[in-house]
Amino acid sequence: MQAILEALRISGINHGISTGLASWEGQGEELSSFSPVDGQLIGKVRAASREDYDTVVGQAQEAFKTWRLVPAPKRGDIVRQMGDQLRKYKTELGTLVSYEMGKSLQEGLGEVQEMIDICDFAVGLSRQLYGLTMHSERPSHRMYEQWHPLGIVGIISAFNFPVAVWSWNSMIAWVCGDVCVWKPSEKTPLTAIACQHIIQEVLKANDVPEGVSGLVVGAREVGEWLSNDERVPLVSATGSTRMGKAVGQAVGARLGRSLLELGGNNAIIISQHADLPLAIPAIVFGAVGTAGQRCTSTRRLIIHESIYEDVKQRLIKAYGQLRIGNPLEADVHVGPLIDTSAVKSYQTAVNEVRIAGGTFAVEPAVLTGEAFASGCYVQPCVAEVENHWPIVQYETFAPILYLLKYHTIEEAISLQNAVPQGLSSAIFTLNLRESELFLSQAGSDCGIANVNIGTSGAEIGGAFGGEKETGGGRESGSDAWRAYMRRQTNTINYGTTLPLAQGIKFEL
Ligand code: UN1
Repeated sequence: MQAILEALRISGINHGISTGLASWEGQGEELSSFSPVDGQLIGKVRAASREDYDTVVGQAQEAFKTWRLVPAPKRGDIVRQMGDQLRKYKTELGTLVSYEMGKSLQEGLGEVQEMIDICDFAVGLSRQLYGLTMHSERPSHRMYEQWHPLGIVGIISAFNFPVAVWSWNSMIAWVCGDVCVWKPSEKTPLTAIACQHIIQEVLKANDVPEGVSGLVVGAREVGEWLSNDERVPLVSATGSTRMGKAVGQAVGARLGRSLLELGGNNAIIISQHADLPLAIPAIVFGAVGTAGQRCTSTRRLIIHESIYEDVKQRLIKAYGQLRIGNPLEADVHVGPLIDTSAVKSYQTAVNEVRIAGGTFAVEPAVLTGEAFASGCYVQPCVAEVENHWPIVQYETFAPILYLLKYHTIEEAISLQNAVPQGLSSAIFTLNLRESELFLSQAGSDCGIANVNIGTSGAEIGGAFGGEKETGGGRESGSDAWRAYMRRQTNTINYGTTLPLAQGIKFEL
């Protein structure tokens, strides 16, 4: 409890109504944050009005004028200090993530670690925003490209990673010289406010203008304001495919840029050549971690027919060992879903599985009793289904794992690909031919494809995102930074004549 109180203090939530930064203490409706852990009201936040939004965007525009002139390695140094602050507050912030969102404490701490990692990555990146040089076809000419900041980056994040996704975007955007306006999920406003407080000390100590990090708490309309706002050249949105289509269309209509990281329907292929003792914990963590509310959660298991029964029995045994309950307790594997409407979606999906003719190897249930009084706890379940069923084609944000059978590896790969989403995928096999086929251009069509590890829990060093309805965006590591900058090609003539390209003659 001490850790929660400390976490709330950091969030500035002392008397129910938060006080502090003008950028998030809005004039709009009051939002209440209830913990799915125990159903308690944690705090209230006043959402931003349109006027507040315009103030924050105005501040961001002003801040950009100075921030873009700070040398990138100096911006990196400020991000380094933010990483140090996050190290200092890891326990408190991780605890608040766990309490406000419901993921296990281990995963709450892991999420903050992911923020620290991206800070470290961004610090290095701040000296590596490389452009190419080209050889000009014209004598005494030099060509090169350079990368400039874009301006305001709008960040729309989801409840399931209430703080890490913001940091993947903001830390990279900041070293690139951009300024950020963050719309966190209205289901997790307090963790967002806590982040603002944590980095505020660093911004102040370094005389960074406040508008470099704006926060606009609110519901859907804030996302619409960002998407339609020509002052915001890039909107990076993480969430459902439905939300992403709306953002992509609105931003596209004004020819802005969007970076979309949307739903997944991630599968693991379990070959007859799999190391099953390795595979089972990976499957179970992938399916029940964050109570099945990661975009990378394992939703489908495509199992070779010869080991199907064996895998099913092992899963039944493993699911029997799961401890479901208060995620703040150290040995609990599975916490609650985010709210009771998520529980309804779980129940709807379960019903649809039954209507389609599916059966459950591990039965679903909404858990009742004193420990589950918030009404948000469900039993992770395992269903035997067919891939083409509409419910299997759809991403339900809940711990429901679908079992499918295959005969040949080609068939397994085509089942894996036969969904509208394309985020993460994995194969468990010790057979080189199978794993290489899976990774080849004729293999997985996803943005992430793993061998002998599960679908979730990606490291920040790689580019994160996926294809098809996942939206095509790439965030965090590798060269994902390019999305946050504009490329400029420069040609410089240091000679005394004016030769034209393509050999064109033009004489006066
Ligand atoms: C998400 O669910 O939106 O790969 C992000 C993972 C985490 C990030 C998930 N590193 O599971």
